[in-house]
Amino acid sequence: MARIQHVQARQVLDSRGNPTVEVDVLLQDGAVGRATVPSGASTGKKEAVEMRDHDPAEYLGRGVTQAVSSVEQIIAPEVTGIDALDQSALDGKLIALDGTPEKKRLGGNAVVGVSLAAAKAAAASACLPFYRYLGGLGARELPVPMVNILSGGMHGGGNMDFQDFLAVPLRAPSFSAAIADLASIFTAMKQVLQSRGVYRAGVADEGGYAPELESNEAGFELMVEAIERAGLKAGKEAAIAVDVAASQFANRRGYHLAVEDVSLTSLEFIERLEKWVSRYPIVSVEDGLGEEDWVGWKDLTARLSVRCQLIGDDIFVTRADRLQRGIREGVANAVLVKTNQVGTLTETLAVLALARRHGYHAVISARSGETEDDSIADLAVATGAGQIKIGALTRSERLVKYNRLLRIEQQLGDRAQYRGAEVFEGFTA
Ligand code: 2PG
Ligand code: MG
Repeated sequence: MARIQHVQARQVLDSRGNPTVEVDVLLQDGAVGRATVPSGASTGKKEAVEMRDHDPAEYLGRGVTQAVSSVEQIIAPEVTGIDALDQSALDGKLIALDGTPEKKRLGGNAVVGVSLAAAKAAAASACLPFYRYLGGLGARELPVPMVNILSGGMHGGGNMDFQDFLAVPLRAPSFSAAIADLASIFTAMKQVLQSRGVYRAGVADEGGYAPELESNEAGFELMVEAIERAGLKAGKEAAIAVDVAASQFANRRGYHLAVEDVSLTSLEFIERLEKWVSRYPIVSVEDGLGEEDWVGWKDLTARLSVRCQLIGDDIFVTRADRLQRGIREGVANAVLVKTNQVGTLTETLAVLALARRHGYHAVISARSGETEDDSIADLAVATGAGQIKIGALTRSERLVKYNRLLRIEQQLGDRAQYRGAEVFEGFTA
C-alpha cells in the first residue's frame, strides 16, 4: 500500500511563459511524485478543457489559480488515503468527481496533474524507474523519434500554413544513433536556410526554424535538401513526416492556404496531399484534414493508408470513444497520444491498448507549450508505443525528454530494443 497523504499544487510557468499547473503528491511512506502540466496551442475542440482564470489583471487572463484550487480544495480531500499503486481506482475517482468527458468541472489541467504526479509517486514508492513501474520488465523498446525541423501554423507565427515538417530517422540502428542523425539534419537545415537567404534567428514554440516560405510545398523541398546536406539519402536513410494541423485552416467550404492564398475543397486538398506523398519521401501525415471532416478523412484514408502513416490528432484527441469511431469508419491508421488531451493516465493507456488491438500505430506526443516534466519519455518506453514526437532538438523543455530517453537506453543496455525503419514497414511510399 502506498496511500496518498498530501496533494499540493502551485502555479508555475511553461515554455511559452504562460502559467501552468504543477502538482506534488506525497505518499504516507514518504515517496513523492511531481507532474508539471503542458499546454497545446493548436488544440482539438474535444480536448480536456484547460481551466484558465480569465482575470485580465493577472497574466493577461491566463492564470491557473482556479485549477490549482481545484486540486487543493476539491481533489485533494477526495483522493487522500487512496492507494497510489491502484492507478485505475485513483483515475476512476477523478473521472467521477469531474463527471464530464472534457473534464470541464475540475479542469483537465488539474486532473492530469494529479493523475501523473500520483503515478510518479507510486513509482518512487516501488523504487522503480517510471518506465519500469508503468511497463514492467517487458518495457524495453525505445521509440523512433520524429523531430521537428521547420515550424509553421500556430507555432511559427503565420509564416506557413502547415505546422510541422519533421525528420524521421530510417537508417539508425538505435535511439542514440537516430538522435545523432537528426541533430545533423537540424544543423544542416540552418545552412540550407542561410544559403537561400531565409534563415532568421530564433526558433518557434517547438524549437524548429520558422522561415518565411513562398509555399507550403517548399517545406518538403527544404527537408529533402537538409537531409542530403547532412549526408543521408532522403527516403532511404531519413524521411519526412508532416503535421499539417489542417483543423487550423479548415472552414465550412474546405481549406484555405493563406501562404498561397488559395481555397481548396476537401477533395482538392486530399489530391494535393496525395501528390506530395508521391513526390517527396513522406512516411507520415498527421491531421491531413480537419477534426470535423470525417467524410474527407475516410477518403484520405482509403487513398493513402497503404502508402504512409496517417495520424489522427485533433480528430481523436486521445479519446477512446473518438478513436473507436475512427476504427469503425476507416479513419486514419495511427493515433497521436497526449495525456493532457484526455486527462488521466488510465484513459491514455486505454487508448493505446485500443490502437494496438486494431493495428493502429501510436505516437506519444509532447505539446507545443511544454515543461521540464520528462514523463512522456518513460510513457513511450513503458507502452512500447514505437514512436515519439517531442519537437526540435533545441530548447530544454524538449531536450529533457530526449535526454531522458538516452539515459533509459543506457540503463537498458543490451536489453534495449529499437525498431527503427521497421515501424514503417508495409507502407509503400
Ligand atoms: C500537435 C501538437 C504538438 P499543440 O499539434 O501535434 O506538436 O501541437 O500542442 O499546439 O496542440
Ligand atoms: Mg498535431
